[in-house]
Amino acid sequence: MALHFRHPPTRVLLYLCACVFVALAQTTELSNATPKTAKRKPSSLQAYSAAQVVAAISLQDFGSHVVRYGQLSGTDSVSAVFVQVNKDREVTCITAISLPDGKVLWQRGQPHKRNFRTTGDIPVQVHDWNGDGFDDVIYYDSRDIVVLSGSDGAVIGSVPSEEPYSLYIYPTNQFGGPPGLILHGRSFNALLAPDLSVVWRVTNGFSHFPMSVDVDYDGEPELLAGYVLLTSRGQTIWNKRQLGIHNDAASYGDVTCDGAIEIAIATSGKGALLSTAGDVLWRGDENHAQHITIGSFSANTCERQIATMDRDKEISGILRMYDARGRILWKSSGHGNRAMLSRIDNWIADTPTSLLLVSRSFSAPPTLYDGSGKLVARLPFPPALRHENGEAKYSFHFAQHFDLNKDGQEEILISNEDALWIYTNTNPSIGMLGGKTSQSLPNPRICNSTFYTGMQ
Ligand SMILES: [Ca+2]
Ligand SMILES: [Ca+2]
Ligand SMILES: [Ca+2]
Ligand SMILES: [Ca+2]
Repeated sequence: MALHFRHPPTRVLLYLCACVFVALAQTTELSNATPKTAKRKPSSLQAYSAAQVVAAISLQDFGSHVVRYGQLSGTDSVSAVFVQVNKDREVTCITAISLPDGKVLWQRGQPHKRNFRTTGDIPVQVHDWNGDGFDDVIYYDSRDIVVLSGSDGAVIGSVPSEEPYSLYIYPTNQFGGPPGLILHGRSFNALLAPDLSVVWRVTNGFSHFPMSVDVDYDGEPELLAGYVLLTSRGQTIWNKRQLGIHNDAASYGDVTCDGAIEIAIATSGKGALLSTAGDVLWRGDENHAQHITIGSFSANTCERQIATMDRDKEISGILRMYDARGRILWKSSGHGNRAMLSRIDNWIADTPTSLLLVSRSFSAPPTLYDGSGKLVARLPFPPALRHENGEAKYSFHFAQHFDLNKDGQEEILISNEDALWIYTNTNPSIGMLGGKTSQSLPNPRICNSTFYTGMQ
């Protein structure tokens, strides 16, 4: 049975009304102070986007920069899990709420508003670890890797562990079905079996988040951990540490439309496109490539394009789009030095091309662009009440997207420490050929959430 949006319960109704009012009010306000991109002619896709707030959920005292999504109560419902941490990155509180009504399902630890902030990944993911049909919460609690039952938050497994920087659900076939768990540390990677025993451990340099990709097409995904490509048994295939400071984000796909996969890496320097053999095909123009994503951003070619987010110190947050050969198709003005990038495929259903979602800009709300850089939508997200020099400022916020109600279109979920906003596109399907795969849960992007979006 499909999940349908319901009227929110009374306790959040006033908050919802206030937020929608603020959102609508800010839409008007923003139109007076919009950056240059908003003055462009409407793109054809803009006509098919009508962002509407479905819910605005108060996070009370349990809000956090760290949020994960999953089906904690079974396959017909979606929940959000907020993870608070202290200044030492120790998890202090985990709160699960149902969506879109915001009801608290369970909570472990003591919530406190001061523990909303983090500046890096936190080792926590949501996945059905014990295979009972309910997603579970897997995290590091400063001593152990712990698995909590998603349905009630009870501990269903734990094992002492060294500290990982992030966790990665690794879809290896070596356990006969269930995935493994990668402990992605600052200087090591380790594979844990479904019983949480260590299968292998290797040392390597720091990177933000690993990525699995089947480079030899045998059905078993290899693991890109930093600049090291590993077999699923932990053996090194190649090491490309000469690419730069570290692997900030990675993405893969058949960019050149020849049936062979390429790998794109943001390197804290110039972006790079590699063959699966590790050959560098081209480098980009970035000063500090932070995010990178391969997508089908043009309907005119079967080749794919590559978008990057550059943390240049002077004009930070520049978006660039490259063709398969590494030629720049366009670049944007700066979105700010904390801006994040994600590819979204199904905001407009049945469109053959992907869109870019730019979020965490301090000077503009989360914004969608098409593959030519034209504005598609600005989400009605209210600025925080923080002003400098009279300008509207946006709080730290984080964007995620998937098909929440299984209708073929993705919803966009934006959270800051105070609230979670859910947006949907109320326009009907564009009806073009070549619609893409639905992004409802479960999906590998959502069960491997990270700040450092690329494959995300
Ligand atoms: Ca489970
Ligand atoms: Ca393989
Ligand atoms: Ca290719
Ligand atoms: Ca939907």
